Amino acid sequence: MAAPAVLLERPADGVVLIRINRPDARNALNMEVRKLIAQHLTELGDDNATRCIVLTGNEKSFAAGADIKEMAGVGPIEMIQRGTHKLWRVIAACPKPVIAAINGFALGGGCELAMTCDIIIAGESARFGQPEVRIGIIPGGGGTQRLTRAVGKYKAMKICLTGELFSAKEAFDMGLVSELVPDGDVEKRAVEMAQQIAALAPLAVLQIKEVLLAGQDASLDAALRLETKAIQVLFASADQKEGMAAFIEKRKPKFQGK
Ligand code: CO8
Repeated sequence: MAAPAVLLERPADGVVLIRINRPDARNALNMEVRKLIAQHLTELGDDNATRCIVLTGNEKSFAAGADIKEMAGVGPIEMIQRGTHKLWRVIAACPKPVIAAINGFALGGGCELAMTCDIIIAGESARFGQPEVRIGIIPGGGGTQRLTRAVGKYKAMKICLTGELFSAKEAFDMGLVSELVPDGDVEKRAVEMAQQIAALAPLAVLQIKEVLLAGQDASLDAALRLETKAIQVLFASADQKEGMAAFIEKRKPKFQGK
């Protein structure tokens, strides 16, 4: 039997690793992969034991974009019926922090998938790009919008209009990559960071992700109010009492997500 196109691993307590597994197609995102990622993120989002998620590919490719062979012959009605836009929304809506661990290619829908994640760790030889314009389409998984918010109009325009690939170092310098590491360390570093986040106060972690993302699309005043409400609510949590007591008593806190 063929291996599933997406694998789930549990490398550490509270950490789940989702691995895209289509090595022969440079991890191109066919419908099966997109549905499985959406399904896993929905389930893990509801799973109390999962505190942080790592999304990765293999050493050659995170994901080389949407599967061109699967979409080359379709028309607009079939595109609507496939509902891939809904899957992107499900992926982006995961309430738990998701770390993209990138080796090799993160192109087109692969770069867009990385941009739905919250932290991006890339190997030094990783290659990024939005090459859709070279095959007669545009970035359709959020690329024109998330990329612009991440790196600004002038970098985003250049990337989308030329379709040229760019290096992990360039991605890091323009703020698209959170941490640049040697190729062989990408997954290890991502899991280590996920473990670090998994050990922190779970309700605070969820609030940080929610407020930070919701605030990006709001006015500064509305976003600051969101932040204020979130911090006020956390004073009702056992973890706030425990975290502060542990600091004062000079011990490690024991967080319960309550
Ligand atoms: N789709 C399908 N198959 C692919 C893809 C892809 N995106 N990328 C690679 N493959 C396949 C190749 O066809 C090849 O298959 P085969 O062995 O059967 O010929 C195999 O993977 C290996 O590829 P290469 O031989 O080309 O490997 P290289 O290492 O020489 O090159 C590259 C790797 C640079 C990644 C190259 O394959 C490439 O340029 N791929 C296409 C990249 C691209 O254009 N991506 C954008 C796709 S469009 C997109 O993502 C739009 C998203 C919109 C989503 C929202 C819809 C609503």
